[in-house]
Amino acid sequence: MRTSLSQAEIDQYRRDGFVVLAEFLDSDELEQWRRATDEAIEARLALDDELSNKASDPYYSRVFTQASGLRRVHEGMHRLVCDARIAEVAGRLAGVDGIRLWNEQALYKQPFANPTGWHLDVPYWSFDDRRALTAWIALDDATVENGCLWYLPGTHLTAGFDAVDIGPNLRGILDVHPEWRAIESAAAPVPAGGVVWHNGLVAHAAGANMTNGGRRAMTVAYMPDGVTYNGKRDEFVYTEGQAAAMAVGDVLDDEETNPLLWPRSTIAAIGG
Ligand SMILES: O=C(O)CCC(=O)C(=O)O
Repeated sequence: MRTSLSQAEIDQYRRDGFVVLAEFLDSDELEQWRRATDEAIEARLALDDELSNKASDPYYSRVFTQASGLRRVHEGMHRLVCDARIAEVAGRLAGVDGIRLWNEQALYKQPFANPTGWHLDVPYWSFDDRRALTAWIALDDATVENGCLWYLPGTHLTAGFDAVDIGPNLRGILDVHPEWRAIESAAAPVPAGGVVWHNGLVAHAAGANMTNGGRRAMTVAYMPDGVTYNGKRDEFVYTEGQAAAMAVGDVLDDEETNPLLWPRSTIAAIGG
């Protein structure tokens, strides 16, 4: 795994809101991520009929197959997702000194899948923070043809916390931010084993899959240590019971749900 970051990569991430690290996992690690993701999805399907409550939405279900909470059903996935080395990269890009796990999701664009509409991530989440970020790990080559990510560079600097649906209106976020229509979009193709890091407030989308092959990705989203609950329950992260026990302003520091990954706490380090 390549965990080094050049200053140019950090600068690019901070300026554009995303950076592509083409060589991230080595070939053995890529195989581990692929196997763990496939097995964890199987394990989830054995427990739940549907991977998400949007699986019945006729447009969304054809955008991608979305599977959250995979580390809770697969020990190997738990280890991969909680890798402190990746969290450290997140911390250095974000410029913070503590990183917690927010969520992990497999996003598999099936052959001939719909595009993923332009959106921001943080407005779906249970905290408002400009430094949260996602590692989008390519399990297959992600190309312009099969639905790689696209960005509106720099939009994280002016974004608010307005959520738009990932639905058939691809440009809904541009109705909220008409000034972004002047920005030239940038494609972010990445080979299998590479990662695209993006800020949770940068506008992003993914193209349609125009091919007969799948486009698999595993995403890990991170939040800075110390963020607080904004009152929006993210159903992929918190149960209704958990949310009922939380108040706006509570620090999101439950070690089961949002473990501190970097720096590792003394207790976690002693425990191995
Ligand atoms: O994989 C996709 O199609 C979209 C991914 C995305 O929006 C994200 O990882 O935040």
